[in-house]
Amino acid sequence: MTAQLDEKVEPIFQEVLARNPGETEFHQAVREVLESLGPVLVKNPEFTHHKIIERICEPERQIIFRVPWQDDKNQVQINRGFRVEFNSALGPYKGGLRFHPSVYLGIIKFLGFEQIFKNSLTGLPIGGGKGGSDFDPKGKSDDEIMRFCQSFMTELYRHLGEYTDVPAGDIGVGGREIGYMFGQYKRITNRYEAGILTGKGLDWGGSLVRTEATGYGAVFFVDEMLKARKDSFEGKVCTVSGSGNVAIYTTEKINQLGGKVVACSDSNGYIYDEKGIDLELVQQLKEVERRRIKDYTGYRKHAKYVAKGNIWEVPCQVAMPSATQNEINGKDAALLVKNGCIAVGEGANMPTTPEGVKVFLEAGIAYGPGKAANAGGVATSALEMQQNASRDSWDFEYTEKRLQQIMKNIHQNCYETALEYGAPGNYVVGANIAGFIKVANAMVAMGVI
Ligand code: NDP
Ligand code: 2IT
Repeated sequence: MTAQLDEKVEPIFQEVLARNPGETEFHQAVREVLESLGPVLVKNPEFTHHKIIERICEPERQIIFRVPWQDDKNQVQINRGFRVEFNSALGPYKGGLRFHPSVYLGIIKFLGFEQIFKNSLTGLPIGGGKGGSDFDPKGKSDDEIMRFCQSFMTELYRHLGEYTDVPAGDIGVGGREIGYMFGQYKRITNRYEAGILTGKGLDWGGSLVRTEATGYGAVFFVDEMLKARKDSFEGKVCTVSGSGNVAIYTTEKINQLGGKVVACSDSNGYIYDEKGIDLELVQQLKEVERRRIKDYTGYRKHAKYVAKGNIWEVPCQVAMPSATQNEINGKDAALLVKNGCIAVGEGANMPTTPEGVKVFLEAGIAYGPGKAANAGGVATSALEMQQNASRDSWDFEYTEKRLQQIMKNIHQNCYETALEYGAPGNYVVGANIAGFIKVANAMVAMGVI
């Protein structure tokens, strides 16, 4: 663990541990936020009086359900579905759905908890929630994916609504899955309610730039951190973990800003291409053919594949973890810093362990935590909701400008809040405090609910 907790906050954290046994990722996410909040309670005694932190740590509603489906051999399969509706002080619950075999309640709660503050930072009217399943999409046929998504939505639909709860994608959930879930929602309810899901296809209510938004937004955020240090992406060697939605569009935007991405990965290993990752090839392999990243070397002979390798051993100036939680530990962080890394932008949610965060902060590098750096995805989801509500659709250029401005604002808000609380350059403190205060003020205003 990293910093001490304030004496007012420590008993609240102990209560969270006792009430949520075994949910280690949730404990980690809560602790990381609570470490920043001591000075906020000193300035705002009403938050203590109204038990805001205690209430924020308890989800408003948690739904756990059976998801039965039949595979291609007509065998019945059973998965578990989740939707944690964490906080609706600022708007309807908003957050993605993750399909991955590692999913259990503790993962969904860590993601839902972080989502509250991330969504608050966007400045848009969205509350926090998250959902998903322990279903493993890898190796499944298209028909199996469809049957699973239909069964999942057959329970979830009753909890959704444009003013209630609006899911989107996350690991293992992209345009294909959103399509099957939207179709089932429409069929069950007999209503074409575009606003109940985001990340939809462009022909049926989706927004331009949503596919690119998380990666683009993360790069915009890092660009702002670099500018604050009178630096830029120009000529920077970068590494981007993962090779999914966030990694691909992170790489695209880094290239556009003059940087060079030399490595990316999946859960089996990483590839190193000193000439710069060929993004079109990665897109063909991952987005179109759904293959493994090791196949890259079959087309680019000079590139190297390191099976079970650790991508953080590749020297870089900018690292953008874009795969999953706790993928950078203390040792990885120390190696990155030693090899000359000056900026880290988290496209993934909580990719750095507390020990790793400590290393980055002590080294004084530009470190953008996920809840700030990857907020561009959900922010553009909120722009999709705006377009749905007004039955309008905006062009790419305009939507990307809106995204860029939102990321600039988030950066400035975090930067200034960190300064105000005596932690200049510490975006962890800035993001936690700025995200929290807005939610807390809304909760005070709405009374004990
Ligand atoms: P995808 O499913 O598109 O891609 C995930 C990538 O990460 C794949 O390359 C996958 O490899 C790798 N990965 C996933 N789990 C693990 C694991 N346990 N160990 C190693 N590698 C892993 O997901 P996204 O790109 O959408 O999501 C990536 C991260 O970004 C997640 O942390 C997500 O929460 C976060 N995020 C996503 C947003 C979005 O809009 N999609 C918004 C904000 C944050 P493999 O194929 O081998 O599993
Ligand atoms: O972690 C995230 O912010 C997401 N997966 C996107 C959520 C959303 O509702 O667009």
